[in-house]
Amino acid sequence: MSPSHPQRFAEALPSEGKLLLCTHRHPDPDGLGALVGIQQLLQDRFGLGSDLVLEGRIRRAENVAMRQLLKIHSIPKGGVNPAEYKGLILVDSQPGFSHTHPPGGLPLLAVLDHHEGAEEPCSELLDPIYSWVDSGFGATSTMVHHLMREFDVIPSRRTATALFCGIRYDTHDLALESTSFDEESFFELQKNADRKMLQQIDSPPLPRSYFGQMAQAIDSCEVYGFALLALMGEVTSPETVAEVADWFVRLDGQQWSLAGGACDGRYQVSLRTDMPGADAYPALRYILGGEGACGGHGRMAGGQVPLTDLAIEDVVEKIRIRALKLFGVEGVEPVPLVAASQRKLAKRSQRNL
Ligand SMILES: [Mn+2]
Repeated sequence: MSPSHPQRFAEALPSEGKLLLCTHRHPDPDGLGALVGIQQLLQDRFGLGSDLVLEGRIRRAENVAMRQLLKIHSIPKGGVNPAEYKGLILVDSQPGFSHTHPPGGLPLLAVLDHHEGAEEPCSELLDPIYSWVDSGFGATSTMVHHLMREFDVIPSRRTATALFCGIRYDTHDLALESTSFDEESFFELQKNADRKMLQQIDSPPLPRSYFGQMAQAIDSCEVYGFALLALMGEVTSPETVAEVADWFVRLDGQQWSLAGGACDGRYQVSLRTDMPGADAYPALRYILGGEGACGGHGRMAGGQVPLTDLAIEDVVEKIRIRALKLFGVEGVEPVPLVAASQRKLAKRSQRNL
């Protein structure tokens, strides 16, 4: 961290008043952890209050548990009165990203993010006063923890738990895409995190709909040797799609796992790879064929195609054709994941005759 960072962050803040804090749509543990950390830093070091605006829904059971147990309260985006706030801080995302739409009418004071830069340049209105974007960190929660340390603010038990959740989620417990910064923060925060709460966040109760969703995923799964597709219809949340892709790539012998599902007017897709040296992001960009938006790096990528003018079946078919071409398995007869799905696949191939 450059020595000028704390100073520049401090200079971007107002001397009094309240701020609005945001992250990307459908916030994940890293976004939530970073928000909780920034909120404590602003209060303890600068005497500034803040409100959170969380866009999109949080439905993955682990993330719902994190939000409930840590009492992460937010206000609805539609209820924001810009006159009540001095400005906006954005974490774990950037203004040019397609999954990020902070409330308008407020100056963007600071951006903290560990993703590669936005492809689209920021509009002038959304140019932040202070920007710290560094892909040398595995999680934005690590960046926030570093900033807190620079200002001698010790994370409370709640903040330590939130930041720890963020780092472990984005780095898979330091196993993937983590750096020495993440490692240092991980172990320091772990000492002070609420372990009982962490256990409850790890194994939350699951609604029956969760198992129904997984049954749908298994039914729709087509295995093409080392690659599989689970292109579903309507799903309960975009997080489901990511979870299915993560789950299925664990099938013995799989190198590529592509999951998709329609939710909130978009067809969401997640790609995972276990192939050494493979990069999921360019692969997914090819599969989407220039439609919609996608991001990611290393072994995971995610994206979405708007369903405004297109039927789900048409989007799925286009994705299937391009994916099979990319994996080089065109003409290969798919095998269902479990035998019960055999009838479904047989019906589909009969229809295609
Ligand atoms: Mn992150």
